[in-house]
Amino acid sequence: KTCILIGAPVDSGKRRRGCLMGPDSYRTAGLRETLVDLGHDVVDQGNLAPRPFKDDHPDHPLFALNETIAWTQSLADAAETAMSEGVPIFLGGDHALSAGTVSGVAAHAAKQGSPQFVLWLDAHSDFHTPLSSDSGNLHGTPVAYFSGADGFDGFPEVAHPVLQTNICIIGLRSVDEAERKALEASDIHRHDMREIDESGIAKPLAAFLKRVQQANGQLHVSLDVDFLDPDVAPAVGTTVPGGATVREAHLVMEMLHDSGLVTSMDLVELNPFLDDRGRTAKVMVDLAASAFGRRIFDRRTRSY
Ligand code: DIR
Ligand code: MN
Ligand code: MN
Ligand code: MN
Repeated sequence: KTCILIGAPVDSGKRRRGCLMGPDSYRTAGLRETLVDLGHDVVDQGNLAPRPFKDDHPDHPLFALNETIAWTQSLADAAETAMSEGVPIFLGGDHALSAGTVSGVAAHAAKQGSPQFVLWLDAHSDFHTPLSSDSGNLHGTPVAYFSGADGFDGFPEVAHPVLQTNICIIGLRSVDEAERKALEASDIHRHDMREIDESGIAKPLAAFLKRVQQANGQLHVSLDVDFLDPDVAPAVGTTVPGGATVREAHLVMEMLHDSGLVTSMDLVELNPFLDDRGRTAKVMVDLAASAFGRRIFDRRTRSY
């Protein structure tokens, strides 16, 4: 299958600017060449733009609402279209972009008659709604949006919400009180860093992949830079100490590749303005390489 690189320079999901440079940072770090070296056909579609939108009011409680809605519209369309052409890899851009990408790929899945699954690799759960968010930053809301929560007035209607039980979040260590309550009342599978420390990262991932495989689902992977520990991935506005190691993250990516289940991916929250000689961009490209087949030695492809 062809890898389709789609630049999504979304910078409206929070106040700190810089994620708009993410797509070009991944290109500079050699993402396309890396995937080509692994034997893939790669098409770089360049960067998307949001639909035209009205200026946002600087004192609206939700930051850059119109701009984020406009991005959601264009990304949902692009994602649905790209799914029939290959495996889209969305180069973010902040995490608000996943409102569009996930709702778009889920629309494609619904037309194929297969269920959509989402693996969310993030320090945060991004399960706020516009009503519960205290920051007003919409990058904290995409999981609620694409799973069909209320409160997203003005956003495109989510015609094919992702079932809570088909969502798995790994890496949690910064969950706001409103999100914690909502998560605990939900069927979302959630794994915090304590669980990873106690039982390892492979266990919850293998259990999730088994469910995806048994349901014959499509799998979208959304990788937030802050899933990783800030020591190895400093270029993100919302660093949280105690994150995944490079080794844990590569294990996740290699298991994803071995599963053969991944149908789309987001690389989000990279802020190149905060990077240190491109090292975070390079780590993210290396992780994408593992997700698309880079290996030290092959393992037998695993069946879950
Ligand atoms: C944060 C968003 N919890 C908020 N979190 C981030 O604004 O409510 N997501 N950075 O990955
Ligand atoms: Mn996030
Ligand atoms: Mn995060
Ligand atoms: Mn918050």
